[in-house]
Amino acid sequence: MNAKFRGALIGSAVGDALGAPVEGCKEGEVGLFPGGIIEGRYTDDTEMMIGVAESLIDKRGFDGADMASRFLRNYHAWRRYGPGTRAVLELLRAGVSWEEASKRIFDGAGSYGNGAAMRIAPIGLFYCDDIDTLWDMAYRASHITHSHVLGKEGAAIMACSVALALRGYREEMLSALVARTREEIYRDKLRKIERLLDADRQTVIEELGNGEAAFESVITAIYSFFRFHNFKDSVIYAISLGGDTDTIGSMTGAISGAYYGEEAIPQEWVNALEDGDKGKTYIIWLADELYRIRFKC
Ligand code: R7I
Ligand code: MG
Ligand code: MG
Repeated sequence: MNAKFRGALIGSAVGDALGAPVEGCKEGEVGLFPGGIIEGRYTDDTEMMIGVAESLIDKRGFDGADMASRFLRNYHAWRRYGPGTRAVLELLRAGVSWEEASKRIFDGAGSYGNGAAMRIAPIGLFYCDDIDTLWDMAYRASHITHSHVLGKEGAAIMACSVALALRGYREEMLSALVARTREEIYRDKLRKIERLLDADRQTVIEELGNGEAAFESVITAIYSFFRFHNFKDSVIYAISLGGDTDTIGSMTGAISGAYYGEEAIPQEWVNALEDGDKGKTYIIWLADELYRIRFKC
């Protein structure tokens, strides 16, 4: 189980770093691939995931004000944050409360970007044994930056996928997710996964998406996990679809890492991942702490 906690967080960081150099490329342009990690640098996806984990560990559960302050402390603009999240972080820095800030962007609609889902894996680990609480906490952790229901629902589906993968569920995962989600766009796409398992890339992109909206990327990551039976092929496939490659790669890596465990992640990818301040050594420590707190050892 400890190896699966590590697998989820390191898998997520590795997927992010692998996808980052080709973020925004079209499907046919990701031809650089499979070239392995070019720089090994992670982006906003992992920087924010680290903030979620740190806060859960320090507060022994969800604390919105603390998690928001972690996002601010860890923020580096050069890790390429989404414009909505950047605007919310500026509001938070100016003193607006974490309950309020995310409601002020996109003309009051709030963001449905995948920025909440991309960082949510630690919530999936921490609340893995109680799906009702997990769903609720995923919504709250999302709200700090993403107040649109589709942004929150995508993050809850993602957290639930990580928890189910951790517990060894694969065949049962899709029906469990369909039974949980109340948003039709997610239910529709989840129901398409099984019949798309042999589809070509263009069809997958048209049916499931490869964009920055949560509903254009979360189900694509779950699909990438299902299409193969090992970590490496799933993550390479996720990135080969183009579009929001770091984020879809990262979410696929989180689910796959939770399912297969740390040993299943190619060693050369882990070797290339950055390891300075809050690099892979620190991410492994976060995974171990989450595990220790959860299983009281
Ligand atoms: O969700 P977010 O943090 O972005 C994450 C992405 C990932 O790919 C990261 O790797 C990083 O590159 O950025 O940032 P947001 O700006 O909140 O959402 C992402 C995009 O979704 C926005 O820039 C919009 O294009 C779109 N979007 C919306 N468009 C219209 N109305 C999100 N919410 C809305 C909306 O309500
Ligand atoms: Mg990113
Ligand atoms: Mg991205």
